[in-house]
Amino acid sequence: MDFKRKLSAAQGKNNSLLCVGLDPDVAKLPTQVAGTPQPLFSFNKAIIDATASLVCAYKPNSAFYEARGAAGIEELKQTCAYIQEHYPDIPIILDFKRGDIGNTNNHYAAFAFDYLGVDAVTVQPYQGRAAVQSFLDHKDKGIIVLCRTSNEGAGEFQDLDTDGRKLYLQVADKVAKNWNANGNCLLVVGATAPAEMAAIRQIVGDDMIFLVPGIGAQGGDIEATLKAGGPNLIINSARAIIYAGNPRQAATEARDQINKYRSQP
Ligand code: NUP
Repeated sequence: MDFKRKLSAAQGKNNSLLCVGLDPDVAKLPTQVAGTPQPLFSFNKAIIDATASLVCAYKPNSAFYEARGAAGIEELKQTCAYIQEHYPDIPIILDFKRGDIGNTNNHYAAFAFDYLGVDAVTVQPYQGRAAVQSFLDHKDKGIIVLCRTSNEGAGEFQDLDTDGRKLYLQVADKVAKNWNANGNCLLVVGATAPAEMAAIRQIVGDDMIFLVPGIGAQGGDIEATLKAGGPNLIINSARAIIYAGNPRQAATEARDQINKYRSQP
């Protein structure tokens, strides 16, 4: 099943737009977990078991695994395999923001889709469509293009005027009109920039799905996000859920708060 259908089914089954970010930092894990042979996987497994009925996707960020070298990559693989075996209906988004010349991208794509078997990846658009094409050709996979990011300083380049339009709007327009021939493109739009999100929504229309990081630890507002972005969203939260005293409760609250504003016109 392709990413968008799998996502839509998970959103329906769990009545949820919430995506939990699996970004475990070994320095922040409880000591009894941090000292085990596979700390990231053990931690993730508990988070996944606690939240699987509450989410529409999981999003491991590759950085947290790469930081630990070969052992970390192995734990990323184990994490993906665990979701695929125990919760096969829940799509996995690998956040790795790759993008390079095509020959190199083929190898990034092989890591994500062949080795890990994830359903979607994040990519950066800076090198242009031809460079991202080897990702776009994976028709069944979600290709999620950075558009307006959530970080402080996101506007340094993204807000530059280019041909009378800010760069992030050029990206949104190009992805929607030129890159999306396979219907497999999504955009990353941060929750910390609701005005920009509304502007992007106007340009790309209601069908384009946004992956929205920035709620929780980065302070993005759920109500403003739903008002600006409409319901076609995947709303990610990592630290605010995975390090909560009770991750299941934190995920339930986030999901329910999203649903409260999702049902308001
Ligand atoms: O614009 C972006 N902002 C952002 O935080 C694009 C992203 N991919 N992310 C990622 O989302 C970030 O790298 C991290 O994996 C996650 C946010 O985590 P948290 O702030 O909820 O802990």
